[in-house]
Amino acid sequence: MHKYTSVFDILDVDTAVKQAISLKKDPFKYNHLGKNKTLVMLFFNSSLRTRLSTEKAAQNLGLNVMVLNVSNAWKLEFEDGAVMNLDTAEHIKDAAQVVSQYADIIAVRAFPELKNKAIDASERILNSFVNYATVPVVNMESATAHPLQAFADAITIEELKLKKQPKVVLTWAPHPKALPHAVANSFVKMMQRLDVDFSIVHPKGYELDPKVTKDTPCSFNQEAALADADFVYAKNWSSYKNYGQVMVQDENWMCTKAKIANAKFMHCLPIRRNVVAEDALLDSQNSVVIQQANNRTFAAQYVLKSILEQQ
Ligand code: AN0
Ligand code: CP
Repeated sequence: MHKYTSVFDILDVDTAVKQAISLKKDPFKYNHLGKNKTLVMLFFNSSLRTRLSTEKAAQNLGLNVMVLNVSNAWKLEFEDGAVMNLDTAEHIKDAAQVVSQYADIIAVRAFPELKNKAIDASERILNSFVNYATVPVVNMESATAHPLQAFADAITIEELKLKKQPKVVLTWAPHPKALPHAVANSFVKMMQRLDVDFSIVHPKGYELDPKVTKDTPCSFNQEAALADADFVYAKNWSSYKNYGQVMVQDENWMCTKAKIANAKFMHCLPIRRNVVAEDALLDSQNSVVIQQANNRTFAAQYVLKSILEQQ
């Protein structure tokens, strides 16, 4: 693997999932692979799971890790040929080449601003690192994608499924803030690649990018969609059509123990309790969100291992 910016950088998902599950059983098997090599993690946004699971994965492989929380303090310029006599202090092409000299792999988290669809779609920060860095780049959630999360989700479904082709439903859930489409996008793309009976349900106005959903069935009736589901994956996202807007916050879309019935309940976390899903569900045996978060380590470890093996 030469980079991991999209779920499509995994060529054979079934094999990758099986290998990640093997890494979970024997996490230190390859602990010399990263010797004398360094992972630099750049966070333009905060993180709990991605930060710690990716660092743990790197440590399991013997990699050194350096973390930089960039936040808004680093005023980067993205325009080629810009006359930088205003706010921006450093051009991304310089920054990416400099970081590449300290790193054997660069991992980047850079959320969308949810203001300008075209800028977010261009993946300005992530793609600038891909273009200008001289080492492989890993996506730790970008404007439109969260492929490490989606890979961990695929691992979790493989571990827990009780039938060959489980029914998996992605349901929109309410949230007080406008959230990105990244988690939903990557989950949809991953499910389209697995042997699952997959559908999406959301209120009208919350259609995801049709270039992502393609021919995946989408409906508006949550109760009907969730019937007989084996896995229910809840996530809030803002409107894609009315880009970045919160159209409704209908609390009737909150996931409850009664709605989920016998299904396994999944969420990427962090979760707003009693808004996205009720306590009675999250604290029940149906919820697999903690196992899901643990699998982030082995998803990241498979990705870092695959990149190191190509170097
Ligand atoms: C982010 C999102 O929805 O994309 C990160 C989730 C992993 N969530 C929040 O900002 C609350
Ligand atoms: N699921 C996830 O990516 O969580 P963090 O934002 O805590 O990294």
